[in-house]
Amino acid sequence: MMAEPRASSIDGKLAEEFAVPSHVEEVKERMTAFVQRHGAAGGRVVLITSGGTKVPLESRTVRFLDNFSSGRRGAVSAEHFIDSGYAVVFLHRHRSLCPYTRMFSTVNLLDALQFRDGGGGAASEGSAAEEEVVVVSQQALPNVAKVLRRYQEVKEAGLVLPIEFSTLSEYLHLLKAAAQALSTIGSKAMFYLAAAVSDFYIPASDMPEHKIQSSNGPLQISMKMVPKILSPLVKDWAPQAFVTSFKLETDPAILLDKARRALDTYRHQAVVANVLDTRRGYVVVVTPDAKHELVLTEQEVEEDVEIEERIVSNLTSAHTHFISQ
Ligand code: 9Z3
Repeated sequence: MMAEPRASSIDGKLAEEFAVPSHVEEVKERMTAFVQRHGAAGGRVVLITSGGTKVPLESRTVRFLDNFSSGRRGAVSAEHFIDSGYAVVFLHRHRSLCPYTRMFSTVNLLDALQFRDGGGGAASEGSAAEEEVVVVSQQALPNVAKVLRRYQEVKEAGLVLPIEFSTLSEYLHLLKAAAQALSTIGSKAMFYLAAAVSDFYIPASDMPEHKIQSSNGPLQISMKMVPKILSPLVKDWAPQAFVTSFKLETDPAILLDKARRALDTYRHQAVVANVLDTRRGYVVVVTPDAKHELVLTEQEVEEDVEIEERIVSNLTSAHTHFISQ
């Protein structure tokens, strides 16, 4: 078994080696108010992390390391958590997919809009441009009315608090702040850590200030291991919460073993294990005493069934059981 990381030393490292974003206290206050409002009404709150992190190579950053994550898993899951009665703190990478708007992320907006009179849009002489009415083509944006209605209901009820990050440092500090905010509602809090977080970084003290010069020849970089943030989260920051982490591999042969090892090491409640190429249609939810394989059939894929609906249903049931204990 892996040696268990010491939570308090990780906390110290976070303060020393990762620049604290200037807005972290303000965001923490907003998160705390959001959690307490829903907590006071007896509701559950899930913190979803989503998208990839950016790891700078220079302090005045020209270049950085990034990864594949689109944020789709987090965005789709947020919608299903809301449908299951949760309020959502959506900690996501700037410009990654967001709940509801994700359905239209590949549409060219200008191709989906038309002037109501079908004309070319040039304001006729004497008519004010603001009188022109632009309408949406339902063909270009399928289901747009239904999605818009749901989006507005959710917004009006204040069920989602979107918070953005870009860099690894922002992610780590905002996650800590979010964990402390969620800890105020004890076991009614859930963590759903679907973001693809870098395992490697360059500490600020080792980073060149200015753009790395190609005239110096081929580049060799040495990166440090990012501290295992799950450790202080489970032990110190939100010890009563239901915590789900994600395990991603490209080799299916090692996936389940790695998921089990993560559970043994951090002693949290669930790991969602997935393989890069098959992640939209197959995942395994691993808990300390069970393993649930969730699979979409070909027909379900054709019918646009989304596997996140099953993941969320599985985890919300486990959370109910966890709260009752
Ligand atoms: C996941 O495994 C997510 O399911 C994906 C979703 C990132 C694959 P998309 O955003 O993809 O819908 O395109 N997230 C966690 C990935 C990760 O980096 N896990 C680490 C690990 O496996 C740390 S917990 O070691």
